[in-house]
Amino acid sequence: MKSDQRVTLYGFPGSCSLIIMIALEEIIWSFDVVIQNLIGDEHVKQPYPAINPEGRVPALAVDGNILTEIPAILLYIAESEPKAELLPPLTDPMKRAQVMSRVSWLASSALAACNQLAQPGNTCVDITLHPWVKKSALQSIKLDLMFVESEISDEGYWFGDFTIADIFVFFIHDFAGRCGVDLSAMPRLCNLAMRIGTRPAVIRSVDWTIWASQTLALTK
Ligand SMILES: N[C@@H](CCC(=O)N[C@@H](CS)C(=O)NCC(=O)O)C(=O)O
Repeated sequence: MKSDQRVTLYGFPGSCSLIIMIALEEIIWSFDVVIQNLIGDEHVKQPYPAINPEGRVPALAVDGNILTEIPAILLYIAESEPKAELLPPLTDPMKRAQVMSRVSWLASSALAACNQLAQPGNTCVDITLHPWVKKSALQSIKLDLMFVESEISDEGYWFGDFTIADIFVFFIHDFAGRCGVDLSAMPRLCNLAMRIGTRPAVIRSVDWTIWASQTLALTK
């Protein structure tokens, strides 16, 4: 990190901006957090749409340059500090692409389902259908996590060494647990999430989430 670099994370405690916070903590960058209160619809009111016209968190600003979409932000963070080894090295392009494949898949499948669960109105204007949207989203998250369970082992991380794919799946696992997805048939995934949860960068990020949720009393 350049000493005069200014990094700002736009996020919301409990949301997927946690993924980016953990990645920033892993590479030990200092950054400011600007909270967009999703409950108060702050993310769809100016000035935030000028930062992310999609009205979604997270967004990352680095010296005035804005990045949105989690896979792109994670790639930027991992490539900015290669010594942190959040991706396999450039000398192993296949494994590197395999990690990115899982990151892209989690973003387009499981994270999209988390969003449907939290904001069913984004998918369907007819509120009478929202229970169905939520049920289908829960099922989709569970199927995705079952697939992850089939790919991981009892030790180490998803791809052996720790990568951005682990950070992503840590969030999805946590979100699924909070939404009542039955994770009992996924012991390897639960153990992986526990191992990830002991990393100092993860502990700092989770502690911030708890502090922000309690201190700021985020309500409408
Ligand atoms: N495709 C986006 C999805 C991000 C996303 O789903 N963000 C959620 C929070 S976890 C959000 O901002 N929801 C507010 C809304 O949809 O109104 C990305 O990869 O960054």
